[in-house]
Amino acid sequence: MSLSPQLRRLWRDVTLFDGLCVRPAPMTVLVEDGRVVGLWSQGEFDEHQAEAAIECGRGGVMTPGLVDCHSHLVYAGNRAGEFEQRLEGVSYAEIARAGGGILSTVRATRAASEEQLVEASLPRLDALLADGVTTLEIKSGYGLSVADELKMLRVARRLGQLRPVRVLTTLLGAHALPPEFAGDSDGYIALVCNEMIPAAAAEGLADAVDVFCEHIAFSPAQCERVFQAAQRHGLALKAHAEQLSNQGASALAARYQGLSADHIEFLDEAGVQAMAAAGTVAVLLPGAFHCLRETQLPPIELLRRHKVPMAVASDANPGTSPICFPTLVLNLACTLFRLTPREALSGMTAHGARALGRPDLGRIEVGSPADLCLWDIQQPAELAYAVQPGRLRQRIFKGDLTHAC
Ligand code: DI6
Ligand code: FE
Repeated sequence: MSLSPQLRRLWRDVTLFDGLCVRPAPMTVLVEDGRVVGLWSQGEFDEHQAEAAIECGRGGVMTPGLVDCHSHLVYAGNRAGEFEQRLEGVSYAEIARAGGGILSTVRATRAASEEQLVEASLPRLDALLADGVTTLEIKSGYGLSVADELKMLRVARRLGQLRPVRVLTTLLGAHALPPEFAGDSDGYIALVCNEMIPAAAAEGLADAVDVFCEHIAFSPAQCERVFQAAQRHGLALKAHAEQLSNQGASALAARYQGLSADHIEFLDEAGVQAMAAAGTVAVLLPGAFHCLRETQLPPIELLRRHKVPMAVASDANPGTSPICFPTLVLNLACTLFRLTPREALSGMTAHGARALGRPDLGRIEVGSPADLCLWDIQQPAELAYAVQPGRLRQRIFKGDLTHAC
């Protein structure tokens, strides 16, 4: 087969983190037609294999492009005022019950046009890209009507067309009860199940469906109805689970073969076992834990013991995690949750990809899609150790160089 020479790219002497492990010796990496086609350690490489390849770099640390598997990136307005209230001692749940919190972002998001939402979201997306993200999940959940949820999902899809990034979308209609359904949460869940999910599925706007199972949001029985509707429409499932209390939502998600249970600070051993048996990924969101000044730690030791894969994500959102800095989130995962730097990095590469049902991403193996980052550091652990923008030397998306310094 003759190959177009400009599509062959070569990196030499990189320290390689492949998504799960750090390779012991410096590696040579060859990319062709958007895929990794060769990985050699020193001595294994034969120069004729570099024929017609563009030399793109030498040295540094190469990782898979970062996979941020949980974000609420699309929204209008901000919640700085609520941040100040919380610092004065008002709790997140109290603010929510008083009609603020998520519902204040719903008001701003409903009032915004698609163009305005794109414009508001692009700087946040660009910040993620500049720190190495190549795959991003974006949830709806600030529309809470059929039209406004679909509007958010269209904006999310549009962001993926405007920038070199893979965007996966998640319908989070069951995020909060909109004011027009006050006192009728079952009525709202019926709207989510009978209209929102079918419309999003029919228009191909959602890759998955999420719920917020919590005392300030929806009950396990209501979330189960949403899962059943999602399954009828062939959509993958995930849950905001056990963030503020133990509702058994992780086990529920596992029972429905959910891709992930996210937050999980209040998860118990039975929930961990259910996740392990179903292959449901634990998504850790240390940014929200940090911003809410939470004290209940997710059960990291139990997750390790039961071999539940742990993903790490930004949860970028205007309320509980206004953080668009993925390597800071790696640092928080280590400092707050005591993950090792390798676990944190796997959490934002290989395991983040699994939480999206895309185990082909977040790895560097022969045959992997060439979504890669080359960092100006000596060893992968530095990504979690130092909080320092500007270390991304190159970002490679589907084999193309998209950021080069
Ligand atoms: N948990 C979260 O951390 C986000 N949603 C959720 O259910 C926060 C959303 C927000 O406060 O705007
Ligand atoms: Fe979230």
